Amino acid sequence: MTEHRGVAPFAASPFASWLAGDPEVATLLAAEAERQSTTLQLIASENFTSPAVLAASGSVLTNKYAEGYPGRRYYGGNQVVDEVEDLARQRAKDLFGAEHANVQPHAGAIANLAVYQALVDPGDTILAMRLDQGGHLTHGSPASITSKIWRFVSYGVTAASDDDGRPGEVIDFDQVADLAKRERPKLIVAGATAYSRQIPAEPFRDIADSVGARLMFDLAHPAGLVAGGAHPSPVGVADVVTFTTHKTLRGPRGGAIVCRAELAKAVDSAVFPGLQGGPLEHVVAAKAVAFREAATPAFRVYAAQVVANAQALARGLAAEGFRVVSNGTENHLVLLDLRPFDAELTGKEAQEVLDRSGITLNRNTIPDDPRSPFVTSGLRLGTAAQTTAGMQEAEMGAVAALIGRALRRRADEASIRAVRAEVFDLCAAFPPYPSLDAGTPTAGRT
Ligand code: DSN
Repeated sequence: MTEHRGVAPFAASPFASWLAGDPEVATLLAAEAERQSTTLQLIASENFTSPAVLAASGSVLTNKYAEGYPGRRYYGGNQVVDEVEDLARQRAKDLFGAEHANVQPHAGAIANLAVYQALVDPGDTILAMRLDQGGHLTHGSPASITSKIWRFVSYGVTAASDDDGRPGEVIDFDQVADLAKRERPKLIVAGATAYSRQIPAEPFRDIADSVGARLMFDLAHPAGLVAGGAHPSPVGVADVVTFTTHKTLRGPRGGAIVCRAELAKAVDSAVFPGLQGGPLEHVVAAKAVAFREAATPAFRVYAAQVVANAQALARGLAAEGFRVVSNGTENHLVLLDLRPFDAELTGKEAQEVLDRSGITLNRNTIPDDPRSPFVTSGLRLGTAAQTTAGMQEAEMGAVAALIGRALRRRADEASIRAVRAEVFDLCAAFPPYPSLDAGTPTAGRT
C-alpha cells in the first residue's frame, strides 16, 4: 500500500464519502488524489477536471446500456440518455462550429480507428506523421493495429535550426507534398502528440486536394486551445476532426469526432457497431459538462494562460541549459533535448529522478533520437494541469529551476529531498480541488 504524508483529507470525487464501506478502494483513491495534489502534474496529455465533470462521470448513467444513437437504440429505457447524448452532441457542435458530432468514442485511439474505417478501405494508403517525429501510435506505428490494416507512409519534421532562433523541427510540408504526389494516399492525417508548434490545417488541405485525398485532423492535444480561441481551428478545413476530451479540453477521459454532415452516417456506423458496443453515457454526460465549461469566457482566459505558461516554462528550461526542440512552443507543451544539459542523461533516468522529486512528466523521443523509445534523449512537459490549478508564468520559472536543480544534483539524495519539499510547498499553494478538500462539491471553477 502506498505510504502517505497524512495531508488528507483529499477527496477523490464529490461522492468520496460513499466509498466508506470499501476502505481498500477508498484509501487508494485518496492516495491518488493526494499524489495529484502534492506533486507537479506536467504530463502534457493530462489535466484536472472540474468537480462537475467528476460528478457526471460518477453518476447513475453508468448503469445504462444504450447501444445505438439517440432515437435509434437497441434497448429500452433510453429516453433520458437520449437527451444526455443529444445535449453533448449539440454542445460539441456549437463549441467547434461543426455540422455533426459523435461523442461516443471511448478514447482518441478509437476515434482515429473509426475515421480510418469510415473513410478508407483496408490496404489503402494513409499519409501521417511518424511516431518519433511527434506523431501518435495510431498514425501507423508498426506497434499499432492501424499499420496492419492500412498502408501508412510517414512524414516528419525539418532539421533543427542552427541556433539562430528560427523554429526548425517544424512539419516538413515539402516532404508531405512530395510523398502525397508519389504515394497517392486516400487519406492524409494532420496532428501530433509531441509537437510544440501550431499545426495549420490549410497547407494539408491544399496538398490533400491536389491528390484527391481526404483530410483528417487529430486534434487530441490542442482541442482545448482551439475551443478557447488560443489556436486556429481545423474544423471546416479538414473533412473530419478527432479529439480527446481529457487533455487541454479538461473533460473526462474519452474521445470524440466532429465532421461534415455528409460523413455523419459513415462515421457513426464506424464507431457503433463498427468498433464499440454500448457507449459510456456517464462519460458522455461528463463530456457535455466539459463542452459547456469550455465555451465560457473563463476558459478562453485559461487557454491563453496555458500557452503563456508553456512559453515561460520553455524559457526557464533553456536558461537551465536544456535544448528546447523547435526553439520554443506555441501550444501547451515543451519538448526537451537533454543532451546539451548532460550527454549522459537519458529521458528514462530524468523521468525517474524527477518522479522522486515530485515532478511528474514523461520521457519522449526527440526528432531523429539516437536512443530507443524506451530510453530516449528527451522529456515532454505540458502546462494544462498546473494552469488549471492556478499557476502562472512566475511559477513556471520556479518549476524550470527545480527541474534543473534536481537533474544537475541527481546523485545527491539530500538535494532530491530538498527539491521534493519545495515542490510540496509550491503545490500546497495551488490545490487542484480546493472545494473538494473542504468537503463541499461545487459546480466547478469556470
Ligand atoms: N498518450 C497520449 C499522450 O500522452 O499524448 C496520446 O495517446
